[in-house]
Amino acid sequence: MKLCIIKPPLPFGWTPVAPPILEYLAALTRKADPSVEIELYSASATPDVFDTLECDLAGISLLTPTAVPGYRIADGLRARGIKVVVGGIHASTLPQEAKAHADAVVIGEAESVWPQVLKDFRAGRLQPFYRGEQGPLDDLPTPLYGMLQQNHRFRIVNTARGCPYQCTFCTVNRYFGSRIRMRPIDDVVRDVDAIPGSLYINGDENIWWLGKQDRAIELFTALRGSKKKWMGFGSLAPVLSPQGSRMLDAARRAGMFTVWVGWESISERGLEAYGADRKVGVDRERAVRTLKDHGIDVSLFFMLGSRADSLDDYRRAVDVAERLGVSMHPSLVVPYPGSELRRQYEPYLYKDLGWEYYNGAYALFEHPDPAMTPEVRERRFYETSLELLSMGRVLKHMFEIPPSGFPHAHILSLTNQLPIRKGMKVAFEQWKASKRAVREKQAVSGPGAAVAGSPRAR
Ligand code: B12
Ligand code: SF4
Repeated sequence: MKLCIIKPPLPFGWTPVAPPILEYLAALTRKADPSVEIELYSASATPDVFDTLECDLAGISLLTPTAVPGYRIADGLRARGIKVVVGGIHASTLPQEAKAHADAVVIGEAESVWPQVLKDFRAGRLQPFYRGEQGPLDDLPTPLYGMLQQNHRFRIVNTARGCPYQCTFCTVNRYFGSRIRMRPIDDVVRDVDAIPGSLYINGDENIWWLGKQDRAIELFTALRGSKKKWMGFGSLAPVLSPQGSRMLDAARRAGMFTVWVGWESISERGLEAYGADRKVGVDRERAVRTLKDHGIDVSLFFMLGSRADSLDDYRRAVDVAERLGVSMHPSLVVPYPGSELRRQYEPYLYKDLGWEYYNGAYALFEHPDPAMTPEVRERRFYETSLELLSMGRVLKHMFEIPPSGFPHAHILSLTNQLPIRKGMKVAFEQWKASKRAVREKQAVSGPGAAVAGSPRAR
């Protein structure tokens, strides 16, 4: 039996990060049934193989921004008689929608049900839905790192699942549960040792939960032996806790050189509206400076254009980057299905926009400020992104990175930001062209005329 595991193309194309689900689901498969032949496909790198791909069963992982291309791949494979199972956060949130494109849907985490799916497939009795449990994480296999042949530079290691917070824009709490489940530290060290090369990413939603700093220190101390360097996502509140300084020293000595922080909103008002003040609710700027003082570079990720945001927030983002000497990466707000934010924004959603627009570059709902039309929000998003990524700023940032991160933090800051800048410029030009096309069409056919390839004439 041959299984193909597929990650549909990501919204902005190929990334240097190997999609973690591919090599991990491969490991779960090997554990359940070593006789299965496995092939992995990261569709951003191999867009053209799906018309000719041969396998008995395909497993496709779906995030919301990848759902539409994922369904397209699934429909094509099924038309050629290949059975398809889908899973992941989008398929789990909207299982009925996903079922229309698949023979079976795995809702939730795969571990408890994947062996049964494989058995049922072999016996010719796949069930329409399988419901995975949020079980303990003390027996997870090491992903088959290196099995994905495409040239991805980074592998991800996961050390925990679940989140106690409930930021309105996020579904991690609902999907993985509100209790944090930790993996045994020895298992994490084993996985890190198995990663090829000397760099990796900690893919946890948060590497140092508030109240769990002692566990973080224990983990980081154990990871020192690997001699590898890494980056990961971390929240700000634990940084200023009494154990914060000891924890950051342990992280840096364990090889951490950059932390990605969910800054989420430029204004405190926006942060409260997202309910994200619980996780970020400290003196944010002091926390960032503390991270840098401990030799860890900081990248801030934040959202623009929420119904609580103003146009002024776009400009203020640039001030924050300037003041703190960090790189900053905006997206427009996305009300993901299953999130509290989607429930709140339901009356305002632009219902004609499919999931392919849920990639952080489109205005997806009405804004109370009439000046913040979709076009203004989208244009200002591109302009702000490009200003934050201007060559001068990217180069200046080189001198603001803590010297202890040299050379990895410096090289990666350049090699990450320059391609994003290039991609953003191309996307902005395409966006401008689509707006021009709408205007030209409207000039000929009147307002409201739709243009192929353009989302809507708003
Ligand atoms: C690491 C990470 C990344 C990495 C790597 C992503 C990649 N290459 O795949 C990076 C930083 C590149 C990234 C980028 C993005 N990410 Co991201 N990311 C994560 C993060 C923190 C962890 C993912 C991870 O390591 N998973 C480990 C694997 C093993 O777990 P898993 O995929 O969930 O799989 C389990 C189950 O879901 C299930 N399963 C999943 N697929 C399948 C398939 C089958 C067949 C089966 C049976 C089971 C199954 O089984 C697995 C084991 O239980 C998650 C948050 C989270 N906690 O999940 C966000 C998350 C997945 N990201 C998200 C988003 C939106 C993005 C971006 C689109 C953001 C943006 N606007 O740019 C980008 C896309 C990048 C691009 N180039 O287009 C959202 C998705 C929301 C949604 N509803 O779809 C999440 C949930 C974050 C959030 N808080 O909302 N991301
Ligand atoms: S965004 Fe908020 S709710 Fe989502 S994982 Fe991070 S802290 Fe938890």
